[in-house]
Amino acid sequence: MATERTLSIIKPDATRRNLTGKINARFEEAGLRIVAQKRVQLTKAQAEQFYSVHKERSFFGELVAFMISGPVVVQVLEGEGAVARNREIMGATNPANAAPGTIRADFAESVEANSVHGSDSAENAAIEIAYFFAGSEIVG
Ligand code: DAT
Ligand code: MG
Repeated sequence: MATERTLSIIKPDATRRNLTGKINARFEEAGLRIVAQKRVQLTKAQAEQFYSVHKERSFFGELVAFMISGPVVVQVLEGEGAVARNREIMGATNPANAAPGTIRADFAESVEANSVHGSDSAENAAIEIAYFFAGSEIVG
């Protein structure tokens, strides 16, 4: 499997509870390298655009409100099969369904406040990384 990059976001429920370091340790222990990282307060427009694929869903308004409810940490993770590897260690969207030992099983508060975002395909990873980072900000 090739070396890949994926976009990760540590969401407001996790930054609020000071879990950034514990979550980053999960990535590093899984062999993913944090090759870019910044803490930002998303605007409503940014959150709406980032999650625009979900704009017709009933939960869209709540999702956007949650994502701007506090700072997030946006980051690029790099490693072998990074997109799928990150989805594995994140766990299922709903923490009630997330496998034991995954980030969401251990830290998420609810299906909405589920602590982390991870790109779901290599194609979307490239789009999401470019949304937040200039090439010069990613140092592998
Ligand atoms: P994921 O974040 O696992 O890729 P997704 O892309 O289907 O999941 O949805 C994006 C986010 O939207 C998800 O992390 C939390 C929120 N969400 C998804 N389904 C939801 C639901 N049924 N109720 C409330 N929020 C939901
Ligand atoms: Mg998704």
